[in-house]
Amino acid sequence: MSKIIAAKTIVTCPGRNFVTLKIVTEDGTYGVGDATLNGRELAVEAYLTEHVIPCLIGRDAHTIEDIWQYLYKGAYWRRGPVTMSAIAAVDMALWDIKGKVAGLPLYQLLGGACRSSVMVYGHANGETIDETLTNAAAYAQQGYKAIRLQSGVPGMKGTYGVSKDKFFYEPADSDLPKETIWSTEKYLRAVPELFKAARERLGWDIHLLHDVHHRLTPIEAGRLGKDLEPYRPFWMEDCTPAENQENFRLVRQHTTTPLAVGEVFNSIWDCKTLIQEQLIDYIRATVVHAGGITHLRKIAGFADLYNVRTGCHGATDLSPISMAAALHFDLSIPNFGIQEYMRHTPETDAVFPHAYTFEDGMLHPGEAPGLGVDIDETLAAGHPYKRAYLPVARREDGAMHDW
Ligand code: EZ4
Ligand code: CO
Repeated sequence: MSKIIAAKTIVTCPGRNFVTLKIVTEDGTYGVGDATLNGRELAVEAYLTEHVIPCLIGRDAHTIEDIWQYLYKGAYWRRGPVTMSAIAAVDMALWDIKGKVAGLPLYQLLGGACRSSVMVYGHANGETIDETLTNAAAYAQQGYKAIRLQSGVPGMKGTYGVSKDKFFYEPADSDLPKETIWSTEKYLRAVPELFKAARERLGWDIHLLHDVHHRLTPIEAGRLGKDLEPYRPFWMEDCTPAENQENFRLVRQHTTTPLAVGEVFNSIWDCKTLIQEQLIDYIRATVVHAGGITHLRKIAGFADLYNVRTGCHGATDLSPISMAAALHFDLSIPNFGIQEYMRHTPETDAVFPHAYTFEDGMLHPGEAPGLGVDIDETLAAGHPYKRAYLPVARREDGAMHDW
């Protein structure tokens, strides 16, 4: 028994907003969990403070599964990004505590390492194909084995995935949502040209990825997948919205380009059909938005039955705590595929000192007990919350499009 005696949330903005849950037990051990939901940070903060923390006090921090079931089944109102991010934060913090008490890094509690380290992909982008590929070549130079390519589309002002700062990509960059213009026709012409040029310049010994960001209909996605086949992309990500999982049947009928989806998923129910019917190759659900390590392990176990591998979301809006949790998870599961890795800024890294390290295109979570990440509360207090939103997208006729 290790009784929970206190818990609190910490909201900080070292360049971008993060919400952290800290749980303390009677013997003075504490654990941290990420509760960041980009653009909706304070909703999760209030959910935790008002509705979850009071229910945690007095419980045994070691009963991770029971507390997960209690928060999920007990709330009556199941699933959704706010609830599942809050549950995830509790789950991460409890695994962190268990690891610290055991004196073992989390991956050891999850069954031990299945691999020596975790292959990650970095983000190269640019206004033009040339600029994108110059940035991609720089990633290859740094040892990256896999690179996501996003390039500006001729005739379209501003494209998602193309950032001002080429080193630290941050899409949530305005006080109220910026409006961007989208043209499917222009986009569908541009991407195959990007990949053709990429293979000519970067060769074939590097994995190339692309994120469609839910912008296409299933039949358009099928066409893009087919057009990209000659360039052997590692995956085509979020090619069409997946609220309707059957959408992917149509995509699958038309292309052998591997498909990845799920960064916005909250639970196994969001990907049950996708996995069971083998409509995807990579599931991108994350620790922070899909109910924590406890639930993500269930998704990965289910996916393994159907030859679906993992490719966890790892953008800058997932804090270093989430990144560490993902790395312990990635190291310990048999069907790991790849891990997204967008570097955090030095300000963020300073607030969240961590044990994970990057070397030669691979990340390793380190050997510190638990997650191996801390939060410097004094530094965090120096960066107050600042509202920030992702942009929105409109078609050329003004109608709203998927972001
Ligand atoms: O737009 O994390 O693959 N990564 C992405 C990200 C998402 C943001 C949303 O919060 O698509 O850049
Ligand atoms: Co994405």
